[in-house]
Amino acid sequence: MAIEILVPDIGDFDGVEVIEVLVAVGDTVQAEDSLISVESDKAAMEIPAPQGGVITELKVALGDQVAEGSLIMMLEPSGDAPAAEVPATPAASAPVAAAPAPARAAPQAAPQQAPRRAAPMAPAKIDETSFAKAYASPSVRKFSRELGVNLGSVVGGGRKGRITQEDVKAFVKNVMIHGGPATDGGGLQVEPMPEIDFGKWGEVESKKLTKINKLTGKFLHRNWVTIPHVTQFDDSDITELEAFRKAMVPEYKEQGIRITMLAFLVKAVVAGLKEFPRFNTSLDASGENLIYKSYYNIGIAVDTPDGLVVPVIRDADKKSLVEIATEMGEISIKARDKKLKPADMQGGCLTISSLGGIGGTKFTPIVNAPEVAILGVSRAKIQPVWNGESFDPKLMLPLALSYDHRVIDGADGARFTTFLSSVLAGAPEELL
Ligand code: CAO
Repeated sequence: MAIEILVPDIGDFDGVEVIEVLVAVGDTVQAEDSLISVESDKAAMEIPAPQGGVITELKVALGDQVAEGSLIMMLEPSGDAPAAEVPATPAASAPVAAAPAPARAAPQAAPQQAPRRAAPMAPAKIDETSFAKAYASPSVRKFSRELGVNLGSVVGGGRKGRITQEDVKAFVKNVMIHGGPATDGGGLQVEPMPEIDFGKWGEVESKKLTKINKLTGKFLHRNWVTIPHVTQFDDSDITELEAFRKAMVPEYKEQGIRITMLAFLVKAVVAGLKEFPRFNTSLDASGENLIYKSYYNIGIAVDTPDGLVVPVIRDADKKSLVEIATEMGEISIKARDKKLKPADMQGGCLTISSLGGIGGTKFTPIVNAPEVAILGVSRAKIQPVWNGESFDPKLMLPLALSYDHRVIDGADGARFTTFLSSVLAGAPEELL
């Protein structure tokens, strides 16, 4: 007797489009063969056969919208054992968030009532809400359930943030080495945020987070809870540097190039990385080795209407100040026009996050792992500085260096900012 094949748990998608039907009536398929491809607004994924058999009827066509539980085709089982055990009870009483092979019916056991959902496999404290919302294919969901991994905690490294099997493996490896966020007797255990009806207290409007918001949020959360942060503050006297910069501005403005303070900061940071090579490192995946880099790629945090992105200026040590200023103008435009490619945002050594154009006196940036330090820059202002006899008005630039205390000691943090300050306060021509 033919069984129904239903769309398994594909995550929190209400409707995805069928973009490919990979089998025809009469085809013989093996368990796990791909049957159809569906596409959400993020990426495509394939729906596999729950067991081997012959396709007897197609229930979807190209362009149809399907969701979890949609009937896609009928299959006459070949008699092979289904790929997963199934409950004897029919769909209605099965758990909602299920393993990704719902159509793995056992026709021998319940021929009339092919269960629509299989029981969860080893659901070790999985948060079903965030699991359902995670962006991953059915096979990755199955793999995660087998390992008891909560997909909601995994950062997706695939296209458009999709979680791949490699991401799940890396997550497990990390948990094994460092202790994970959801293990008993160790790691971070926090109460889930309760669901709150904010409308109870007044008018509200719900707006979806952008994809960039969601991705950045996951990375920042991971970095915040896994890296022991220390932030070192300093103020740098940029009176002379600012005068020098302002003198350069008109000439380059005619060529459409903005000579900004940030370009000088990039050069100063490169000098800092050369002086203190430990700031130009990353911990490897085992957490046992430091990788020293001989290249100098500087990330620049750029605020866009869709969220924060960090394009990278490559080989900043080999570029002049004007070249860096030109490139920064270009990447800022690219970022705001959503034209950055993943490669434009990879391979950074240290990130600079400047809020100087906006305001504020200080802030504590979060390290952009796998980098080990990030420089936050706030708005420069004239301050009275004691010269031994009287106060001089000086333009002081607030610097905030957050670093990974596993790699960098406090003394080195202070040495780095002191060095940076002295470079910025020194001869401006040295930074050209
Ligand atoms: N002190 C005083 N004035 C400053 C300054 C500082 N530290 N930094 C910039 N300014 C001035 C500039 O000189 C410019 O003035 P003019 O218009 O008179 O030339 C003005 O502020 C605006 O600068 P800008 O912000 O457009 O340019 P920028 O080169 O300083 O920064 C960029 C470029 C892309 C970094 C910035 O636009 C941006 O996106 N910043 C936000 C980064 C961010 O969100 N970080 C937070 C990450 S942690 O959540």
